[in-house]
Amino acid sequence: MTLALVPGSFDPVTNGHLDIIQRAVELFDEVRVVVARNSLKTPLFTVEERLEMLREVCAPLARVTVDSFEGLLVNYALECGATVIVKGLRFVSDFEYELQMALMNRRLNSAIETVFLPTGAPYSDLSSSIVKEIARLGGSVEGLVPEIVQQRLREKYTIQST
Ligand code: COD
Repeated sequence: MTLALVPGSFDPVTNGHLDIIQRAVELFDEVRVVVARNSLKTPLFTVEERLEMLREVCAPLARVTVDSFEGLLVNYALECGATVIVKGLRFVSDFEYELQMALMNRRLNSAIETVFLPTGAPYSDLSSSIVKEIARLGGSVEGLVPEIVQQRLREKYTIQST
């Protein structure tokens, strides 16, 4: 049985992330989507809020679970028996960063293999940061994120602007 991790900040989960998760399910026996707790980025959503949104959008997907982790991803992989890390690639800049991380993760734990999936064509320009920027400035994020995320973004920015 191969357990694959799909790690990220997911602040918030976008349709680009979801496409990678759905395609990972086709390739591996079990998929676990994992939210990093110790990212240096200042998030808009708390880890618990991000987990809640991920759980809702992943609920229809068989063999997908959602969790969070603290510290090094390779240590979490070792603890739960995962042997694959799945990452999505959009641009050359993604590749440079992700390749460095994949090589370092393999140096830290040689049992871990990173698999890169090219972004789905409709999602190549999509990132959590862009989605937050559009929502913050009052634009529509329909088609870019799942319905629950659209709703949560509306609530966040309504609350923040009052
Ligand atoms: N299409 C395809 N893929 C996409 C898209 C899209 N539109 N949007 C994002 N992705 C991919 C990204 O390329 C990435 O692979 C993944 O989805 C997650 O993206 P984000 O932005 O939510 O998350 P990141 O990039 O901030 O996550 C980085 C991690 C948290 C995974 C990383 O920092 C990590 O593993 N941290 C834990 C500490 C650790 O072990 N560090 C590594 C030491 S070498």
